Amino acid sequence: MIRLFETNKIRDVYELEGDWDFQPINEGDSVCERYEYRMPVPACLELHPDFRTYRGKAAYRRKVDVSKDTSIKLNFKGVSHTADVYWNGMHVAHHYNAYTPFSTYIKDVEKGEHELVVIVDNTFSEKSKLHIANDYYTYGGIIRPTSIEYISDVCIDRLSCTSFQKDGVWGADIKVWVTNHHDTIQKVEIKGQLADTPISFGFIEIQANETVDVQINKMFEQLIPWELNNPSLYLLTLHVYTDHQTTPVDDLIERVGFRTVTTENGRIQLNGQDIILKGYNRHEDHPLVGASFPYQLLVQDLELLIETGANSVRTSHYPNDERFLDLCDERGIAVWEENHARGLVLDQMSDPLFQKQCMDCNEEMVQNHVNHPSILIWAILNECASNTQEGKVMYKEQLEQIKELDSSRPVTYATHHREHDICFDLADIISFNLYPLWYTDEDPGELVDQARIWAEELGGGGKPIIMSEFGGDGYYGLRHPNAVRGTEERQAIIIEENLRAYTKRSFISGMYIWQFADCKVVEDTGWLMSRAGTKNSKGIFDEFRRPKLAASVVKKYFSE
Ligand code: ADA
Repeated sequence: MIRLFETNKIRDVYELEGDWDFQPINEGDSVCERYEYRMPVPACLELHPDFRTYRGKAAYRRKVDVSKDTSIKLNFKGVSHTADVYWNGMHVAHHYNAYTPFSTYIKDVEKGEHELVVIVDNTFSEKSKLHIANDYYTYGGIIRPTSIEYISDVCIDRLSCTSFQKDGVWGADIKVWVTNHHDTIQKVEIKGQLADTPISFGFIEIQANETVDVQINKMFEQLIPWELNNPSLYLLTLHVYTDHQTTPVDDLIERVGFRTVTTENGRIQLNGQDIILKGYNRHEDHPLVGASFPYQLLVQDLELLIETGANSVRTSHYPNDERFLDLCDERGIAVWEENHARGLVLDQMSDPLFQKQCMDCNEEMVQNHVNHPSILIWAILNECASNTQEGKVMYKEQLEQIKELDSSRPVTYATHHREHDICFDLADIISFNLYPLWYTDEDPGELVDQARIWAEELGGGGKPIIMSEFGGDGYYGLRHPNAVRGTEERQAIIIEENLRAYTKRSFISGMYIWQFADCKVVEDTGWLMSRAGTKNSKGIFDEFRRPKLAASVVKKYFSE
């Protein structure tokens, strides 16, 4: 399953799931002659007993039966962390970053059997600035769904739909990108419907091998907006016609919601009403499947989150599987989605490749996920160098890039630099990662009052404040009447003290507990990452989603 709704009725879409041939290969190799293994797709390769801790390159291969002469598009929702794609031996795509999708178009494919090879690489090397040894695990393999589409030579690449309200009536800015892969100019008509209302972009001419974008702006009567407790969704269907034909050559269906997100008077508003985001930081990680979640486990995570009264989730620290975002759209859960960069210091950010890889990630995140009404906030660069002038240049460039791609959502970044942060003026929301009662002995209430003063004095005055991380370790099953560090009791106390402080302060617009469930971390990377059991144990649930004592505390405060 790629999405939770049908994205095409004209275009044929087939998932390339199942067992593929698999073989680890050497660093310098780009071809593989002999395949000894089979590996499921999608899945993390660590699932296989021979590759539990594999870090390196590997080849995946399968035959693809194309049932007619056609052009095709290959879609990869997530390959960890670097992919090189070969179609009948021809290199057709290169992509870096496990957590953003990519696709490639191949023209004039003949009916019959073809060979698809994907070389994956999860090595930590100079070429990888975002996937590094870190306080979460970089798995390997084709970890998210993959598909092939039979596609017309005039086709829709993507569309974006941004809602707004004017004089009490809902409207949408709809933009569509269409490519003409023919060698001749094409006259194209694009029309469709949104919420059962016809929409038309009229006729356009597209030069040979060019992409154009067209935009309309339309008001819709009698729409029900997307709300947290009433998440109304509508299908937006577009058809493309060529040469005045009556049958469309291509289509794309998106699912959208009508809502606005604003930040005024130091608060966050959804559809004009102040909201308080209460939720978790969540890593996409599970001991049974690694980072490659089947639908059932995505649902389970979301239901647990809802059960404890949460209304929001932060996708720490990378863009999530789109099916999870679809679920958040459906269940009315607000999402803070962020790019992929955790805890990188200036030295690590200084290589120009770092900024490029971040900006590629930002672009792919926003372009692919812009239509999810559940995403209320875009964020970048968790705990990076927002305390330095050189870092600030990069924060500025990235936040401006995101605003340019989508100006309808507020932007933020989570900082631990306290009074040394110098980037508050760049963000719409000020977000603090502070760990009172865990990494420090500070009182959470006094600390957050102090954080508010830092925000005001350092360029963030009048902006909403989110406590983006707080929490402490609690080893599942470790109990002690004295509530010593690491016990479930101590963790429950830490969570209670933090939540009590934040829920009673009206200037706090959001709180995200670190973290939803325990997650695996990379082994042997220094004292901080040498976490007992090679896991970050600050989950309110353990890695198998068993609730710790703190879960009932969370429920008490989040449900109030
Ligand atoms: C940081 C970081 C998290 C996690 C956490 C912790 O704030 O953003 O990824 O590492 O600390 O558990 O210490």
